[in-house]
Amino acid sequence: MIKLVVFDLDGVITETSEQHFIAWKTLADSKNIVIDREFNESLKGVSRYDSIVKILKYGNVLDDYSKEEVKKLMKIKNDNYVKLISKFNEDNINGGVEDLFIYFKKNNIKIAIGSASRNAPFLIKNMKLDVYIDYIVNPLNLDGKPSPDIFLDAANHFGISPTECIGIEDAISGIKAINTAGMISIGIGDKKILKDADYVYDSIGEIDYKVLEEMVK
Ligand code: G16
Ligand code: MG
Repeated sequence: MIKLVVFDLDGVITETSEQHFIAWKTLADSKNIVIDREFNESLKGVSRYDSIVKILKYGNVLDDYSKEEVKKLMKIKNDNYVKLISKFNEDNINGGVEDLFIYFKKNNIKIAIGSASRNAPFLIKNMKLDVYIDYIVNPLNLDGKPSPDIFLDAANHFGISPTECIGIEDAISGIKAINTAGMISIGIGDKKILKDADYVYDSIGEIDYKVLEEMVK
């Protein structure tokens, strides 16, 4: 029986990947590193620090930057990203998300956010979704996806066994994290890309309630 559902944020609840891309691209351009949308796919679900390391490696300049300088670049990117998402509100919630939240609440199932983003609490509040959320994982001191830590932290918080949890993700790294955690994985996106997920739907609004019904029994 399912007792907890852990939702990823970007690509599941809302679409911030364009804003992440613009902020990373602006930073990369300033260092003469050319990144495109295809490269951006490899940044989805990846932490801020791991993302900047990937970008600098991609430009073959990682060794040119001290730890302090890397930190400064992370701050520049984040300041720009925060500006880009500052107007996010209820209109930015993906279709079907609130219905799912209401369905899980009705069935006494806890709802947690398992995002790599340190900006998750801000977005959840601005989209007025905090009324549904029982717990937001703080990813700061946890290993990033594909490590299972973010998902396991949510299960541990409630003392619920991972086998009684569902994780919902749009990134390959996130599906890996959910599967390693021992939870049921639901992928949102391309079936070919998310082939390791237990279930995959094109969008969150297309999740099959009949399948959920079997799990919550
Ligand atoms: C999100 C995005 C990633 C981003 C990460 C960290 O992950 O998909 O591109 O790098 O959060 O975000 P921040 O810099 O805001 O802490 P998720 O797990 O919500 O898909
Ligand atoms: Mg995501």
